[in-house]
Amino acid sequence: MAKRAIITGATSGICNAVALRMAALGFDVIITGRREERLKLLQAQIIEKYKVGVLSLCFDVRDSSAVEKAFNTLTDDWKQVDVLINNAGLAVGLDPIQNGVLDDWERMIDTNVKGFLYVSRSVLPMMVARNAGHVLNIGSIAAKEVYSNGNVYCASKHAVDALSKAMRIDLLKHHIRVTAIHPGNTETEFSMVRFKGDTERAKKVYEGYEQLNADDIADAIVYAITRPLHVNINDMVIMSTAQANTSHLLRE
Ligand code: NDP
Ligand code: 8X3
Repeated sequence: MAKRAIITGATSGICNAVALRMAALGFDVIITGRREERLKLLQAQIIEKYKVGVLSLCFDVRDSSAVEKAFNTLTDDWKQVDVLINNAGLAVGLDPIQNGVLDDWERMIDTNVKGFLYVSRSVLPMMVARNAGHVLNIGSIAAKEVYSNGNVYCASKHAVDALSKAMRIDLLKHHIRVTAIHPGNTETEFSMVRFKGDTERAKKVYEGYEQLNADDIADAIVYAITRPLHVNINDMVIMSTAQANTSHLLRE
């Protein structure tokens, strides 16, 4: 029987690349996101190219009932899930904390922390029931460091880091591996979302150096997933060679 993976936030960026790579490895995949048209396109692309099973689930991770319903209605076959990639997330705004926009804060906390928890709460029991599985949580270098004006985004990703460590403890007796992946600047739709559609500002984030792309992170994720069962990659921090940390970037 093929292995199965649930990949949240597959409509663009890092996990769009991950979904394609997982399908290439022969995984049946469940892809999720809010943009239904993109999910359908990706589903068709994967089926045509890799001939694996694909289920697309369109929901907002911030809606706890929608998350619960999406996973509760899976058939027993799909519930035999081997891999969960908790990736759906975003940054909104880049303001000093004293000027923070409450709606931006809520979107980040509701998506990156609460949405992450809702998905985990629905999917982890499926792994526990089988005493097997691998969870990969997409944190960030913002989970390891705090930078100017990054306040709430950094806090939300620090929560992902803490929850990854907590999962590793709670799931230990169920033989479930937990890996946290922490990318540095990676060119995706991330900056367009953070800067609310300001293309010029978003472009500048990636100018003057060779930035990471989604496939670089997908490659690291596939590496973690394909280790032998007795090996768990706990934590990976991945940056472009031009980036030393969140505040030192060599632009030439
Ligand atoms: P993208 O904006 O390209 O992708 C984000 C994905 O998350 C999309 O598929 C989006 O789908 C989904 N998503 C966002 N909000 C929701 C929601 N409320 N409900 C369901 N799905 C949602 O960015 P990346 O690929 O770069 O981001 C992926 C992850 O990587 C995020 O957690 C991000 O914080 C993290 N990260 C990114 C870095 C970067 O530099 N790019 C660096 C470090 C970490 P849709 O809009 O269709 O709902
Ligand atoms: C995305 C990378 O440095 O913008 O998580 O926080 S950063």
